[in-house]
Amino acid sequence: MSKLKAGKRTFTMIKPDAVAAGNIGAILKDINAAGFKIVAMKYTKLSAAKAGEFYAVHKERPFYGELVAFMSSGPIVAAVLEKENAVADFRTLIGATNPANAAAGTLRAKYAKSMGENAVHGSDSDENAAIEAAFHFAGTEMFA
Ligand code: FUP
Repeated sequence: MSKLKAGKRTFTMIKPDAVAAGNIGAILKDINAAGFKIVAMKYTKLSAAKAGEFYAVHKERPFYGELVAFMSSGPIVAAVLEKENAVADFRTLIGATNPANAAAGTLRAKYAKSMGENAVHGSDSDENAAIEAAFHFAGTEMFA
């Protein structure tokens, strides 16, 4: 049986800009305060090859090269989060891709620098949450 329960889990990364700015603790505190439980977490760094694989869906986009360079530029925190309606609720918590458009109080409004360096990733569907969680974690590294 899959360790990923549909509808209850999402995948996040605290991106290199937010890690470098010293915001890991503040972001995790906000995530917990919004009702998400951490079921897997690691402090790690993506190689350019791994970042390219993670964002392969954007391969043809003009920002792909910059995105891959940025996401492999420094350490990140990868985590799997659990909550009812996890994917949609976490997208609401992080706010719009471009922090200039992110609602007040959202993680990107509070911590992101720019569209490219936008502090936090959040999966956009249950299917991608499962794929992205499996990209970073073995089933034995997730604890309900
Ligand atoms: P989001 O789902 O909000 O993370 O946004 P996307 O999946 O559309 O984009 C993934 C990442 O690509 C963003 F976090 C930042 C980067 N990006 C750009 O740098 N420029 C763009 O125009 C769109 C996205």
